[in-house]
Formats: sequence, structure tokens, C-alpha cells
Amino acid sequence: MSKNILICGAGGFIGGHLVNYFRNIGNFNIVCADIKPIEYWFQNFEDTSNFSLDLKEYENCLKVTKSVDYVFNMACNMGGMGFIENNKAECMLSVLINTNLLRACKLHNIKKYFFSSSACVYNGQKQKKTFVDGLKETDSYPAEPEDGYGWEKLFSERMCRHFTEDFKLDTRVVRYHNIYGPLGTYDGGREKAPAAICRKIIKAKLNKENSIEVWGDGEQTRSFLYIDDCIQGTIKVFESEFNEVFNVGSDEQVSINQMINIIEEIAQYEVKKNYDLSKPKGVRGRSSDNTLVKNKLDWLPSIKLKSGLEKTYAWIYNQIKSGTNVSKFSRSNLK
Ligand code: GDC
Repeated sequence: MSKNILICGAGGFIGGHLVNYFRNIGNFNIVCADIKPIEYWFQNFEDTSNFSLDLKEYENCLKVTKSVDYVFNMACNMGGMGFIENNKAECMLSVLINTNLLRACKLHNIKKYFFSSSACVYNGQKQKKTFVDGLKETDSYPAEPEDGYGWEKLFSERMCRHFTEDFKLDTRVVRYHNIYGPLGTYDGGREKAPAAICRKIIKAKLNKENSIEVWGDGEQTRSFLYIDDCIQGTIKVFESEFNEVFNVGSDEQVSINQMINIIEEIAQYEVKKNYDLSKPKGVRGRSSDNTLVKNKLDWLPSIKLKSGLEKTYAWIYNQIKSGTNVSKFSRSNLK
């Protein structure tokens, strides 16, 4: 018997890849929902039921969760540091999406609910050095998450937990650590560092310019997870029997300068870095500790940063060269 799956945020980067994953497996009726008009979804397919609607509204949540077995909530108003640092209220309003989806899932007796949380829930005090120990799942408390976006994610994680405890709704939660790859945002203000740096180096190369702007001093560190690993980790957690929170991230910690060097190598083009210390920088150092996910689920990411960046660079290069840009939709059009 085929299963009915709802993917919220299906027009976004991770959501779009997840829809495609289930299409390739087959035997699923896939319902897709996203606030963006369908023509602006990163990936949209004719063999899925597609809805463009605002999941902050309870009635819309009721509509799309009807007759569904499993729900993936990948929907939120988000972006890289440039977006989340300057749009805290907008980010926090995503609490309505998760809250109303949970209420609708409870009413419709959904079998399992997945919530996509973020490394931004982690306590800022543990991210003050450049190279840091990987963040363990327990490092989110005592709570001092990223202001705005991180607080919403931490609160919504907790809401999932209480829907499980009080209403027996089966939930799964993961904390994504900076997911990157093709078919994601690379300009317009919401892009994260891997896509932004690829775009800047590609443009410099094409326009024969010799420098790029880098936010901060470039010594801040992150770990980046390639989208294929992200989907594998997501499925692993979703299918598991454990309903505690798991990191889905890489522990290959690099400074932004090191990542730039890798992208320069891929591009075969060197640039001078103009460091702008006034731009949003976020935490000083961040990486994922994967002990729990390895021990409990026997899962670790497999794609090295260089290899993921090669694919990402090639996709962005083709987008820029061909003048197409799937990430051109601006949500301000919706207001
Ligand atoms: O935007 P992001 O990838 O988000 O930035 C990583 C680091 O790269 C920051 O210190 C930023 O200042 C630096 N950086 C340097 N140049 C640039 O041109 C640039 N653009 C961008 N965007 N950054 C640049 C993210 C959140 C996400 C998500 C993940 C979870 O924070 O924005 O919403 O939840 O975390 O890990 P980052 O890693 O700080």
C-alpha cells in the first residue's frame, strides 16, 4: 500500500531535495506545500500534489495534513547570517508554522512528524573560540541560542517533545549544521557562506576582478554538510525508533578562509580577500559532534567538503553563466 507523505517547505532547498528522494524511491503519494508561488520552487514536479499556501495559518495546516501518514516540516523563514541577524521577528514567526502543524497533526492522527531544527539552538558560550569542540546535543542547555532564529528553533523542538509526551504524537527532530549544495539560494541576501563565496569567486573570475568581500576576519569556523548527506541523515533519524534530538552535521571543521582556499582551487582562480568586520558574523566557532548519531543510528556523513563544494560550484557557475536563477523570488512580494 502506498504511503501519503506531506513535505512542508517543499519549494525550499532541503525540502525540494527531500521530495525528489521520495519520488525516486516510488510508492509514495507526495503532497508538497510552500508559501512561495509554485513557479519559484527550487524543484517542482508534476507527479506530486503541490500547494502554494501559508502554513502559519491553522486552516491551511488542516487542509494539507488531511489523509496524510507522515509529515516533514522543513518550512521556515530562514537564511544565512545576513538574513537571520537582521530579521529576528520574521524568523520567530515561524513558530506559527510548527505550532499549527503540530495541532493539525494531532487532530488528524498523523503517524510521525519530523521537525527540522538548527545548530543555531546551541549555547553561544560554547562557540566563542575559533576551533571548538564539536557541539553535543546536550550543549543546547542551559539555553543561550542564536537570538531570534535560534530561540524559535529551540522552542519548537520543545513543543515537539511535549506533543509526544502529552498527546503521544510520534516526533523526530534533527539539528542541521549549515547544509549546502546545488539547487539552493546563492544570492539575494539569504544565501549562506558556501554558496555566497562560490558566487563571489565565480563573478570575480568571469568579470576578471581580483578581490572579493569576506564577512568578518575569515578565521571564524564552521562545518558544512552536503545536501545528499543531509537527506540520508534525515531519513536515518526519521526511520529510527529514537525520538530524542540528533545532530545532522559534519565534523570537518574549517575556517571561512580555509573554505575560500578550497573554492579558489576548484575555480583555479585566486582572489584577494577584503575583510569587512561590520558584516554579520554569528558565532566564532561551530562544529557538530556526531558521537550520538554514530552510536545510536550508525550514521555519519560521507561527503568531504571539497567534493561537495565542487558540485555546488559547478551548479552555481552554470546558473550564473546561463543567466537563470531559481532563487530569485523575494518574499517581500508576499507582504
Ligand atoms: O551565513 P552563514 O553560512 O551562517 O555564515 C557562516 C560564516 O561565514 C559567518 O561567520 C559569516 O560572517 C561568514 N561569511 C563570510 N563571508 C558571505 O559572503 C560571507 N555570506 C555569508 N552568508 N557569510 C559569510 C547558519 C544560519 C542558518 C543555519 C545554520 C545552521 O549560521 O544562518 O540559518 O541555521 O547556521 O548551522 P552560519 O553558519 O553563521
